[in-house]
Amino acid sequence: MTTDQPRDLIYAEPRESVSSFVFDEDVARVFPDMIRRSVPGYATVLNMLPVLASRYVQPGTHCYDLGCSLGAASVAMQKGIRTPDCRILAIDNSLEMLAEAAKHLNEEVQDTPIQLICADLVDVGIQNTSMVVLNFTLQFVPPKQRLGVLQRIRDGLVPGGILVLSEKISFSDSVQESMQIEMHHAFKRANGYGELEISQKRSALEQVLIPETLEQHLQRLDRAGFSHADLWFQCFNFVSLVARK
Ligand code: GEK
Repeated sequence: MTTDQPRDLIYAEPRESVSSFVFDEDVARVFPDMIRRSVPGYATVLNMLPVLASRYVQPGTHCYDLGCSLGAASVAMQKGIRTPDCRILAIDNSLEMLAEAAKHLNEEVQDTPIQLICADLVDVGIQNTSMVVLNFTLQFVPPKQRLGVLQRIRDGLVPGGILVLSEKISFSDSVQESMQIEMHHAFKRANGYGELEISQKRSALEQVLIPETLEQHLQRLDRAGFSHADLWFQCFNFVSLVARK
């Protein structure tokens, strides 16, 4: 990834009405800055993907990065893979995000190629995989379709394969929910976002990013046929899980 990151000012000016958030060209251009300043622990989660890839990716298998955005998780997996004949399939349904991803990806030939694919992850076939990453993406899939996605991932995993599921979560306890949201907003303020930016972005995401509780995620993983799911990371209302079949 390049270090030259244009600043996210998308919600800096007052808007008469705030429309629903979309992953368009404006978002794609500022995405590295946006996600780094908005998602607590994003860098830590990315930094652990090579560690997980080196441990779990098996020779001759595919790795999937579902909702790949600019491909940061794909590049992280690529760094960690130690086995031959693997391929990373980086999938996103935003052409604008993929066009930007193509600019960011290293053009040098790597042992493990990354293939960018424009598709809805709800429809995409998942086969012969030892590592699937859903890094802050399932939260954008309509809740009714989430179980089907997880079942197809489970069916496509080879024995010993893993799913890394990172999500923004909600809390059933209303006090805990308000405290966690407040801490997330404090994190955004500390990273230079103003009150207007925070509130306009929140409105834009309201019908688009639908968080669920950790218990809902664990129950769904169980229903989808994963035998184990471990919480390995949490920072405020952002978590990451490793699930095995
Ligand atoms: C990272 N994983 O940097 N099918 C395919 N892509 C989708 C779908 C869908 N149904 N819905 C949303 N997306 C990345 C960050 S961002 C998270 C992921 C965020 C895509 C959407 O176009 C966007 O690129 C990505 O999922 C979510 O590790 O912005 O908070």
